Amino acid sequence: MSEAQTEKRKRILSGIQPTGTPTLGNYVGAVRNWALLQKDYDCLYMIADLHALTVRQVPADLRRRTRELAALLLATGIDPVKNVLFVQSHVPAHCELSWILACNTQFGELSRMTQFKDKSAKHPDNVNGGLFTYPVLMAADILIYNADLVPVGQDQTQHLELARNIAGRFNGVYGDTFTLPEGYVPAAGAKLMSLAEPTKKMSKSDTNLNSFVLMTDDKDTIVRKFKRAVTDSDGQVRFDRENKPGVSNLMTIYSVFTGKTMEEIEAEFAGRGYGDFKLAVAEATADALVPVQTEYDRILADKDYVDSVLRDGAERASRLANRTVSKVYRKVGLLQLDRH
Ligand code: ATP
Ligand code: LTN
Repeated sequence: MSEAQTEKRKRILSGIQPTGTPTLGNYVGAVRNWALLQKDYDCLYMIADLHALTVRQVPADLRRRTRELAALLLATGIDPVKNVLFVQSHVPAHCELSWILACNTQFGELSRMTQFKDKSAKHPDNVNGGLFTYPVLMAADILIYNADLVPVGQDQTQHLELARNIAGRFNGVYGDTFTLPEGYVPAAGAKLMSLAEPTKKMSKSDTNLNSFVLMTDDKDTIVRKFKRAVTDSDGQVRFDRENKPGVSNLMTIYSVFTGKTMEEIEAEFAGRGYGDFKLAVAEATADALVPVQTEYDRILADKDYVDSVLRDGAERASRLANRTVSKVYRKVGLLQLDRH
C-alpha cells in the first residue's frame, strides 16, 4: 500500500485493563473486534495498567497479568507490526495530557459517570481520586492519538461521550486540536451479562467465579459454568431480555458464535429444554476459544518476544503521543524551550 493510502486510513484506539483474565464479555464486546478491525484501520491497542490502579491490585499479579494480557491479545490475531500494541504506563505522555484535560473537565460531569458510582459502591473503602478522574485519563488515551473510532462494549459509551465533550470544548477554546472520536459498539454482545446474576454485567473482577467464562477456561470448565448458569423456570428458549434475562444472555452468546438469528435459535431448541441448549452454547463457545488458547500458550512461552512487542509498541506510540502533547502545551500557553 502506498504511503498516501496509509495516511488516509482512519485510526482506532482501544484499551483493556489488566485487572484479571478477560472474560467472554470482554472478548465478545470488545477484543474480538480488535483483530477484525485491523484490516481497515490503523489500530493502537493498549493495556490500561494505570486505569487498573484505581482498584487495589497485588503488585506481582498486576505485573504478571499485564504480560499475560499482551500474549492473549496477540493470540486473538492482532498483528503487532501493522498495529501498535502497548502498555499505558510505558507512554508517560498520557498522564501529561490527562492533567491538561482534567483542568478542562467539570466536577459535575465526572460526578455523573455511572462507572464511578458503581465502582464506589463496590469498593466503599477505596473511593479514591483516580477512580473519579478515570474518564479524563481515558479521554487522554483516545485524544492523544486523534483516534477516529473507539471499539468498546456498551458500558464505556458514557466515557466516550465525555471524551467527545472534552475534545469539543477544548477545540472551542484553543482552536482545532483534537479529533472527535466515535464509538464502535458491536450490534450483538455489546453487553454480556453475569451467568449467576443475569441482570448484572459480566465482569472479570466479580468475586463469584461462576458468574463469568474466562477466555482461558478449558472446555470442561466452560460446560460446567454454562450448566450452572441461572435461567428461569418456564423451560422455553425464547428471547426476552426483560422477563428472561438469563436465557436471553445465553442466546446472545450462541448467536455471536454461530451467526444464527434469535428466531433460528428459538426454532432449533423448541421443546428441547435448557439442558441441550446450555450444552450447545458451551460447545460453540469452546470451539471459538480453543484456537485462541492454543496460540496464547505458545506466545506466552516466549516472554522475550512479548516484551519486544511491547517495547516496540511503546516507542511507536510515544512518538505519536509526544507530538500531541507538545501541540497542546503550546496551545494552552506553557512555555516550551527550544530544543538545541
Ligand atoms: P473490571 O471488572 O475490572 O471493571 P471489565 O471486565 O469491565 O473489568 P475492562 O477492562 O474494563 O473490563 O473492559 C475492556 C473492554 O471490555 C471494554 O471495551 C468494555 O466495554 C468491554 N466489556 C467489559 N465487560 C463487558 C461485558 N460484560 N460485555 C461486553 N463487553 C464488555
Ligand atoms: N475504560 C476502559 C478501558 C480503557 C479504554 C481506554 C477503552 C482505558 N482507556 C481508551 C477505550 C479507549 C474499560 O474498558 N473500562
